[in-house]
Amino acid sequence: MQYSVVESAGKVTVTLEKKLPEDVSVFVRTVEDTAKEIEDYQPKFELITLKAHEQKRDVEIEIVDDCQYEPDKDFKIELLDENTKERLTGDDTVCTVTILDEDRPGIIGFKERFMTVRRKDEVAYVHLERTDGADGDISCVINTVNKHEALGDKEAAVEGADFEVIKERKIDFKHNVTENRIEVILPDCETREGEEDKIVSFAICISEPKPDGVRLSKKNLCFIDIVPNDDRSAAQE
Ligand SMILES: [Ca+2]
Ligand SMILES: [Ca+2]
Repeated sequence: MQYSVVESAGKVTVTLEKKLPEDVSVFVRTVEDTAKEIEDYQPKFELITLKAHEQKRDVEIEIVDDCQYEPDKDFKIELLDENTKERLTGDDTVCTVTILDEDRPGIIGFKERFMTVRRKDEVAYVHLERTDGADGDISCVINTVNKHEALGDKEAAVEGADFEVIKERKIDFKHNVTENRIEVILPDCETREGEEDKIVSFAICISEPKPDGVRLSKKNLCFIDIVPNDDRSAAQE
């Protein structure tokens, strides 16, 4: 026998049926499978007596509602002999309850795929967003990139001189948080001859969305152009 319940329902109700005309007592016991006691449901170990006139009895098991995305999980409910506490024989003395997760951890991406900053801005503020759900704590990793494979025919900005490298930085989104701002430092480069009037570029990429169930949006790469200080067409918000 099989029951399913959504995690947010708070409880699952299973029905005991009595086939004999007299009073019958059984122990009802929950047994862990992939679903665990306390974490996923409140365990039960209880002697239940159905009186001679009763044909059925509903038994409730409390289900724990959390905000983390997780796979669907199972536990079992068994009926035991009231004296020996051994499981009663028969297929109908055990059932499986599947707890269906309904949490949506979301999708991480950049708000904008292209940005322009001026050399003198000193900091580039890059915005990440979490869409399609905000349940639970999630994270991703960001890295700066200035390889030609990523930038195409743009001129590569120089690590350390034009921008400060970000390597494997973990970015956390707490439960219900949908936005995150990254600061990329642009060192002052005025001493570098001939660099100030060129546009140079680098990118930031997102990877390693966690935990399972978190996805990356198509906007997982952000290109940043660093333009000369007197380029009036460029301005950062
Ligand atoms: Ca939930
Ligand atoms: Ca959950």
